[in-house]
Amino acid sequence: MKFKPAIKPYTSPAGGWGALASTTRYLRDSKQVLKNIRNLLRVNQARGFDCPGCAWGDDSHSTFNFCENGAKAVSWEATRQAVTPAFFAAHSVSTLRRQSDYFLEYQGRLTHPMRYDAASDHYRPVSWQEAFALIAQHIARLDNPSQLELYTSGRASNEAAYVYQLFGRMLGTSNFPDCSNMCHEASGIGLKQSIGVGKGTVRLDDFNQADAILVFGQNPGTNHPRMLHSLKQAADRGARIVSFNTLRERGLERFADPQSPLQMLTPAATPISSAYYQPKLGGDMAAVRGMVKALLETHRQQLADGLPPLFDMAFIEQHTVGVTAYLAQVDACRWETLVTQSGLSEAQLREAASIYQGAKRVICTWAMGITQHKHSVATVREIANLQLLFGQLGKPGAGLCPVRGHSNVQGNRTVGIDEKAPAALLDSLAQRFNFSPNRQPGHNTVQAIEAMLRGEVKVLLALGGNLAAAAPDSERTARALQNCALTVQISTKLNRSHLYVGNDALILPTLGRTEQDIQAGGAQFITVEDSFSMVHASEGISPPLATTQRSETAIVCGIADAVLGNQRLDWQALAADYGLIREHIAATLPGFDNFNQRCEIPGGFYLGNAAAELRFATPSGKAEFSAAPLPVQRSPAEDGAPDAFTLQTLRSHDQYNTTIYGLDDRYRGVYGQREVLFINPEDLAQLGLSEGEHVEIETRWHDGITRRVSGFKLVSYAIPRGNLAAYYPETNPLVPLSSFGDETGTPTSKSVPVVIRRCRMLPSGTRLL
Ligand SMILES: Nc1nc2c(c(=O)[nH]1)N[C@H]1C(S)=C(S)[C@@H](COP(=O)(O)OP(=O)(O)OC[C@H]3O[C@@H](n4cnc5c(=O)[nH]c(N)nc54)[C@H](O)[C@@H]3O)O[C@H]1N2
Ligand SMILES: Nc1nc2c(c(=O)[nH]1)N[C@H]1C(S)=C(S)[C@@H](COP(=O)(O)OP(=O)(O)OC[C@H]3O[C@@H](n4cnc5c(=O)[nH]c(N)nc54)[C@H](O)[C@@H]3O)O[C@H]1N2
Ligand SMILES: [Mo]
Repeated sequence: MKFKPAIKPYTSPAGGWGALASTTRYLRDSKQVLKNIRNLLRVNQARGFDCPGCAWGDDSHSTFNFCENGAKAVSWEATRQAVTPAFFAAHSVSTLRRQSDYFLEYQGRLTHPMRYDAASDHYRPVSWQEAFALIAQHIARLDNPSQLELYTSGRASNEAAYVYQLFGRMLGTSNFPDCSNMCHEASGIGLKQSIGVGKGTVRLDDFNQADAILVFGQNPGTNHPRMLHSLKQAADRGARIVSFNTLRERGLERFADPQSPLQMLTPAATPISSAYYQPKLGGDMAAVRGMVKALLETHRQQLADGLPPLFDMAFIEQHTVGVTAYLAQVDACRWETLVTQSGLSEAQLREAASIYQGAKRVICTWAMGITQHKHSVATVREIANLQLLFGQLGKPGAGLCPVRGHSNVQGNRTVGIDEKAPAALLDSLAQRFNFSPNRQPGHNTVQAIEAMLRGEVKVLLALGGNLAAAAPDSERTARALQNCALTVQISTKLNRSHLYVGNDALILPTLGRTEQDIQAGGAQFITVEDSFSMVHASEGISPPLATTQRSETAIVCGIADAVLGNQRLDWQALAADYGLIREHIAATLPGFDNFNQRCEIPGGFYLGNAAAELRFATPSGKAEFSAAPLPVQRSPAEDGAPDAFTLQTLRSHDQYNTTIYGLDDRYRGVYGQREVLFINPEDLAQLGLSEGEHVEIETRWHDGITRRVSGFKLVSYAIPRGNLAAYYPETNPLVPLSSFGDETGTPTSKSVPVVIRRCRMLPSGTRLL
């Protein structure tokens, strides 16, 4: 593709012809147009594959269940371009390191197992058997099993993830860092504390019944486009949609459904949000508390006037604990503080409160704008507090809805990818497989990288993902990977993690969701779980690009067989028939009874959610209000940096995490470039800078390490003063490894303290296209 840099404000609704034109372009570019159209017709259908895009649920009444960005994900995977042994012979690892992330993935699908040869600095082909033997040799040399890390990215199937964690636990490690540690960890931890289950309580159909939907820190137009259909339908029938987002996001403003002929032929775009608030980065906890303060005032006034209470007193009494301490905290927060911290006026907070008050059934959704801060657990719990005051649990059209990222990240956790696994899971594994799992908590992603930096980790296995580019503090993360004796990446496409190699390194090429998976036991399907706890089957339909590729499940079983042998478990039999793995899952995990039979149900089956049925697995047995104080936020001036900004790192419209599909961010008006920095026009003027100038961005952190990126073009944008935004992964060098969320260990990717300075445009040395 060719890219011409431009900044052109986008004036159309989200979706619409722009989405259709873009879908067509990506299909054409995959050079597999017919195959991919056939692919798209099978996305998220009863017989077909689960979209490898996001974790939004499937609407069983729709003929099409894909979106523009799902189409990109599918056609990106199903490309005919291949990264063969000849490619690796032609490019050394150090030359590839100088290429952009876009260039690397654009080369196509990995086809052969490859082993790094340090002497020549090239990857060379190896047989699968040699690759498995090499892993076994390295693992046999470990002094203890905690020198092993097993990273997982959330695309892995339930079957692959289950055998992967079982293999690791049988070896004696509990080091299961995963992408979720960098993502929705705060949702899991916060919800577990508040309502006893770390998952959302709503189901897709609840969106059809809500009177109000509050969307916090989330950009569905780009990251969960199918959610726009639910929001649009809700808006069409008069539900109020209230957005809290530091940026003006087009998808939250107006949407034309590209799958509705009427909307495509008339200019009838649906306005989405009836109210749009732009809190400061990290200001949502104060914003929600401000709403509660206003609601509490009304509640007291109603009681004083002899009117019925505003809060759901019966629900609070019967199902919750801690309301008094919480309301005392609310009383203790002054409006002045709430306004300063949230960045919203008292009038705005009161307005939001009155919309909330006017709705009987309310859903709150959220994503990374809430979970990637220091006080994310407290913020998630504050949202839960609000919902508990009004009894917004256990009834249709209401509840709590963290919108997950990777298509099976929720399922991975369910089937045991968990560095702090619940005792119940370990007990049932111990019983069924007759071994004693390690009960010490293992490493999360940040702890794993720190352990690698200290030289404590010898072997890193990665089931998908791109740790080198996705993790914070890029330079240190790269060094961490290079510190290992062996790094193994099970991947579909070439990425940066293949280029920061340990002494030994392997690339193991795997099949994707869209591809047929034929094993000794015949054609196999896998299962996944969406954000609404629906588990369903997914079966690829295209023939694989190369016979040398293997499925993730087969690769994991191959490794386990080479390392552990088949005395305790016949791994090869599991690889031959995934139904056997599902039998183990059914026997060891709650909610999976008759798993194999229930995979036949079109649309899948619901795992259930106790909190949605008002059963709370908390220490008190009730939903628990959290009385956390607001975060202590020092002003930049107090920290001796009056010129400091807070930077959020986020996704453009043309990327899937570290996979860069193209260089446009259509809805934000950015074309042909990614190294841009969104800034408030008044901040620009105050700094004496103008739009289009280039700056360097430097982190202010207390560890004496210089973290800087340069050559970022300033773009004037509707963003609160003092806040900045730029794309990840380019800005990951700025995120300190030691800056993470309380209790979560999640890098604070949405609140990086930085300063900016004018710089000359640098030749794009390391980011050639
Ligand atoms: N096409 C596509 N789909 C994806 C992904 C992708 O990269 N591409 N990634 C997948 C994954 S793994 C995930 S986790 C999800 C991510 O989905 P999102 O959470 O939507 O992803 P981000 O781009 O990080 O966007 C964060 C949004 O929150 C806002 N925000 C940031 N900080 C704050 C804050 O402090 N307060 C408020 N109120 N708003 C804030 C930002 O302005 C932005 O709109 O998407 C999934 N789906
Ligand atoms: N600064 C900053 N950093 C962030 C974030 C942020 O908002 N800001 N977001 C964080 C979040 S929410 C997440 S989830 C992480 C994402 O972290 P990861 O999940 O580690 O990263 P991805 O970019 O999704 O991984 C892409 C790679 O996965 C491989 N792949 C794709 N499909 C498959 C498959 O089917 N099987 C296998 N085995 N491999 C496959 C391909 O080789 C591809 O190169 O990044 C986090 N990092
Ligand atoms: Mo994520």
